[in-house]
Parts: sequence; C-alpha cells; structure tokens
Amino acid sequence: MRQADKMSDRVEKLMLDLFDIEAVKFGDFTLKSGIQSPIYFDLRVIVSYPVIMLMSAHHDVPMLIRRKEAKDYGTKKMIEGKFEPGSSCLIVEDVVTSGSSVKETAESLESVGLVVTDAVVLLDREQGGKQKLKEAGIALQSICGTSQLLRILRKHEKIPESVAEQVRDFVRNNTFPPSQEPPVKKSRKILSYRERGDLCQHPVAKQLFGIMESKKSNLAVSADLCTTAQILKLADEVGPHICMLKTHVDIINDFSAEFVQSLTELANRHEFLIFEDRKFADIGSTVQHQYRDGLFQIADWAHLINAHSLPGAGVLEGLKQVGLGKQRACLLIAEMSSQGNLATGEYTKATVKMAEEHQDFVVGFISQSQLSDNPAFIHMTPGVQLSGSGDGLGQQYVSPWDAVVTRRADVIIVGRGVYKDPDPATAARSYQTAAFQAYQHRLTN
Ligand code: 5IU
Repeated sequence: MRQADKMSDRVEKLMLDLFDIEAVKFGDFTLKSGIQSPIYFDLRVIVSYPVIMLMSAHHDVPMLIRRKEAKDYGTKKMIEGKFEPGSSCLIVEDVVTSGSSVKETAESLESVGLVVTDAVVLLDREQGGKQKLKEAGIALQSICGTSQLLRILRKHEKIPESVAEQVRDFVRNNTFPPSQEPPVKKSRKILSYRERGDLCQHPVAKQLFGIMESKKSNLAVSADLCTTAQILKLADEVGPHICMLKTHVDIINDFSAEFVQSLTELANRHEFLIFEDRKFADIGSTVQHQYRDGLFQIADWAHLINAHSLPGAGVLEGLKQVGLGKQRACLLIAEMSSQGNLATGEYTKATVKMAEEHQDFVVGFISQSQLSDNPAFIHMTPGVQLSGSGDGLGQQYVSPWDAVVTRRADVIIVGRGVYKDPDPATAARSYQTAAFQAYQHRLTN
C-alpha cells in the first residue's frame, strides 16, 4: 500500500475514533467567543492517544509546555522545560480556529529566544487560522480539516447530510478574515528604480523611474519663484541634476503661454518632468475646470499634478476625465511635512486605499514615509534640507539621508535649500549626490 494511502487510512480511523468517543460533537454549542456553533471539538480526551501525546518520546526531542496563566502565577515561568535560546520549536496544538492561540504561543516562545516557523495541529476548523498564521510567518500543517472530517463521517454514515451541510455553512460564514496587517516579509529584496519602472503600467511613472536611473537623480527641485525669468533660469541651471521640476504656477506674476513653451523645451533638453503642485481639493466637476481651463490650462503641460484625498474619490474621477487622455499622472497627498497637519492615521490609510483603487491615474504619494509596498507607487517627500530644521512657518525639515533611508522616500523635493542658494547648480548637485547615495545605500543594505 502506498504511504499516502496508509496515512489517509490512519486519519480516517482516528477521526472515526474521535467521533465515537465524543471528542467531536454535533448539536448547538456556545463557543468561548460567544458564537453558536453546530460542531464542537473537545480534545482533552486525546490523552488516550499515544500517537499524539508521545510525539516527543517517539522522536526523542525535548518537549516544552507553555503556561496559559503566567500572569496569575506571578514570577513563575511562562515556558516550562529546558531549552537553548536560538533553538527551533515546533508548536503542537489540538484544534486551530482563528490561529490566535498558536500565534500567542509563538510570541511567548519567541520572547524567550526560541525560533518558531511551523505548527502542527490535529484538527483545523478551516476558519482562517492557516492564512492568519501564514501572515505571521508560521506554516500550519493539520492532520485533518473540518471538510475532510465531514467527508469521512458522511462516508461512514455517522452523520446525516443535513448536519454536514449545516457545519459547512457555519464554517463558510464564520471564517476570520485575513488580518489587514501586511504579511511578514523576511528579507525582501529592494528593487532598483529601473526594475520598478519595468513593473509600472503608467507611462509617466515608467518615464520617471527611467530618468531617475539614467541621470542618477532622485531630486525634485521646487521652483517657488514669482517671475517666469527666475524660474526658467533656475530650471536651466539645475536641469542636469534633477528628475523633476515642481512648480506653483499660481504664484507667478507674469505667467504666459511662452513661459510654458520655454519650460517644456528645458524639460526636454535636460530630461526632467514637470510637476504642478496644484493640490486639487474640490469636487470632481470643479477640479476638472481647474485642471483644464482658466489662465493656466495645467493639463496641457504638467506631466504630474497632485490632489488631496479630502473630497473623496470624486476629485480623482474629475481629474481623470481631463488627464487620462493626455497621459498625465497624479500623486495623492497622504502626509504633509508641516507641523500639526491633519493628514495622519486613518486619513493617510484611506488615501493609500484610494490610490490603490485608481492606479490608472495615481502613480504615488506625497508623503513623509513609505506607505505602500507596491513597487509601482512612487513616494515623494518634501520638507528636505541639508541645513535647517524649519522655517518659522510650520515647515519641518529632515536631511536627504533621513528622507531616503529612514523614511524610504523615492524622490526628495527641495525648494529653498536649492533656489535660495547663491549657486543653485552646485546646491542641486549636492542634494542629488546625497539623495542618490542614500538610495544606493538602501539598495545594498
Ligand atoms: N510642500 C511641502 N510640504 C508638504 C507638501 C508640499 O513643503 O507636505 I503636500 C511643498 C511646499 C513647497 C515645497 O513648495 O514643497 C517645499 O519647499 P521648501 O523646501 O522651500 O520648504
């Protein structure tokens, strides 16, 4: 007989035994959680099952016991038994439902230096525990799951089909959703800008990653100047060092169509993208006009714009109708650099979700930290300066190294640190070098 057949025969026999000794019961039970369940496992009886109880003796490996009531025991140890920190420990449980109990056990084992990667369980109720444990980095193996148990009991006509169906319904309706926390990713490789560009669908994101890689620049300069001559001069000087020029078109005193044309020529010549920091924040129908019409006709020349998520998805729907056809892209403002700003917590999380739902148009975030693991999303961080911690008006600065290494920014945005410098080209080169070295450090560490 094949090994697998032998194993399944043994599982079948074990399940029938458990049924016979009433370790598995059907009826109407109230679980510890307060939920009514049509199936109940009471596996205290498995002390009579040497195959499980004597696993340690059989394999000659030391066994540890975790106390559940450590708090009540005061100074008593949580883990009883002899072990060396750094040793691996396999968790053996009778039943798994949501996985929380195995997870708790793993946490207390890890807190004393043991390594937990696997757990085995006699019965998996199949209510989401396996997935939850996988997210926590623990692989769960079960001898039998509820569905197989039901098949065995039906095959031997131990229970009627109606009871089996009732249990299947219960399992379906009482599965614990996978947690919202991102899965534990041990030793994830950091992708280069080039690799990330290859993963992007949006042409602007692709182009930006390409420029960053080829120019070795993850620097955006914010040209917050009030005349077109000053902006064009700055763009020409810093052009070789930047991947992007950021504008505030509504602070320009002498805006004109010629200015747009000259800026576009400089962008083509020096290979940088233009980002109009317009921060759209109205209802869809209004932002459409603000983007397309008026004096500035932003959609005609800005590769990228940004928007607040505050009005809800309508702001993106409106902007999209104007921008998508022109292959434009948008960044969502998920966090701000200014003191006391309200873009935090749930607001930031909801912004990330909105971006995920509009990936045809949203290519990333203005943020103060990395908010998404999606390598196609670009994180751009303003509030960066090599000297100075603030401006007296709420702005808060971090260094290029902190922005890129600690906060995991892809692009740093620098305004006054460059354009107020007597030699903006040299200043831009310093920021370019600092930020790109920080990126290279991330890649290799
Ligand atoms: N900017 C910020 N912080 C933010 C956002 C935008 O500073 O959270 I959203 C803009 C404002 C300014 C530029 O145009 O970035 C930063 O300029 P300085 O480097 O001069 O502070």
